[in-house]
Amino acid sequence: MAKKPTIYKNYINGEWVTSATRKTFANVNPADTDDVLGHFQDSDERDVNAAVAAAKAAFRRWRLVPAPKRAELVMKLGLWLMENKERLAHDATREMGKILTETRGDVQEGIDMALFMAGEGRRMYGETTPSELPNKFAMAVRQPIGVCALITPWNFPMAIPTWKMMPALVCGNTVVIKPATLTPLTVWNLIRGAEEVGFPKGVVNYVTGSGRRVGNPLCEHPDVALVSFTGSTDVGRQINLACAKDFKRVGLEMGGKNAVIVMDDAELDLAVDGVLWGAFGTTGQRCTATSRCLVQKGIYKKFLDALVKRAKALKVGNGLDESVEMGPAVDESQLKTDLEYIAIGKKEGAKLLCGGKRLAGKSYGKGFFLEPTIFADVKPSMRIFKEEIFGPILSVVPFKTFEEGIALQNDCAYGLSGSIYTQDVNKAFAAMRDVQTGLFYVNAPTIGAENHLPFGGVKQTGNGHREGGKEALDLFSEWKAVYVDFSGSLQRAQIDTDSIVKVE
Ligand code: UN1
Repeated sequence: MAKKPTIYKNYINGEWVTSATRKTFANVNPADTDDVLGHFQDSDERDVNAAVAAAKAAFRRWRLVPAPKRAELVMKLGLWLMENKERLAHDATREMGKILTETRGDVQEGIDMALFMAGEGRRMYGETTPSELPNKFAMAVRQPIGVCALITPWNFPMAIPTWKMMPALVCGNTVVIKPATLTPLTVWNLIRGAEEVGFPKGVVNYVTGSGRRVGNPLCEHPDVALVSFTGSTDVGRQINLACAKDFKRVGLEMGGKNAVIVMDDAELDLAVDGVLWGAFGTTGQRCTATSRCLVQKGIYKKFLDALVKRAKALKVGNGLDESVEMGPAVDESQLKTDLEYIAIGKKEGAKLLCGGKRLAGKSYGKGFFLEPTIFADVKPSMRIFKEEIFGPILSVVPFKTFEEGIALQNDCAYGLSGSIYTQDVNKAFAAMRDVQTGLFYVNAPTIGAENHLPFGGVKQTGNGHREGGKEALDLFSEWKAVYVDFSGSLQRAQIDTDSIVKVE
């Protein structure tokens, strides 16, 4: 008899609870749909209300816990992730498909963020500055904001929740996290860790379910002070509009259509390695993925030949097999989108050099596998040049001059990541200055941001906030300017300043 799948619960006010709906949804392995990881609560507004109430009550106490002590728990959670890394990576590969090497990296990002933010608990620097009046002290300090709703994606099921949760908690906020419906187990694991290391009840809450029934009421809830979201530009826009009514603070991390410029003088093998990893790593399912490759005419053919050869040789399959280099699309709907864009690319007249087909048959079992796909001679007017696909599909475009390459890079609605391969330091610096993105790489792929630097994009990728780095604190805290007048008399700023300077 088949083993009964585990039922996972919500975590509200320090208790594991079933949803008011009494309904659940299944979490399925995209490499093998017979592999059901478990059933998760299909929650609704009632569960959201309970979680927000718990977070609101906990905030009263948590904000008064000294930041270094809050940070100590964050550090313990980071160490817990370190101890459990292999198991957590295994679960993440099963639930979203990317290969084990990459899910280990995903958990590692969580560890890095926890340890970095734990350090911030003993910094979280404010400012002191002289007052314009005598016997008066002036400073600016960071204050927590309140209940934060964290809405997280499936492609980095561990890293991105930690990018939001760790700074939020160190700053003294409490959180309600809603993971993507495709990856609730990895976040469940993170919450189990938070429980184990001893976060006080109500500080961390977890509610699973759909965007419509859980995400929307979270964004609309009057006691939620901040929403941090990573996902599609369409959903981000809706969240921004929903939050605008009450002037909620919103951090948005959305789409990308990242390009690599390969100059004639690039080191060929290095550029091929970088583009291959950027385009097909994580099955192209990163916001930072390389989906456009702009190649100078002199190296175009040679580069494409080498790239196509390598792409054809990539081993696609179940990410749990250590020899596999690329996992499946995350679900049927993403695979459908990928195939639709391949059809669009062909119809638009781009040249399909490799891939383009679903991989089916015995060795692929019941999984959503797609061949690594490369289109050449893509034109900037084509949809495959402009629109985010989120799959293993690369559009390659030839260009003549450096200026043309930069113009093509910037011919994009998004602005997350960019890269240039060149041996010319002057070109590298000019590109670094002129490419309109929030992340930029020289002689390295568009993916691979490190956690202690600010992460985020310009244009339609974001709304100006950054995750990662000490800059993440700016989203999760509010500045308060504090003045202490110890003169014992009324001193009027801007008015009593005239008579101060008396040189005897
Ligand atoms: C994402 O795809 O949303 O820079 C995050 C990178 C990773 C994070 C990607 N460190 O590619």
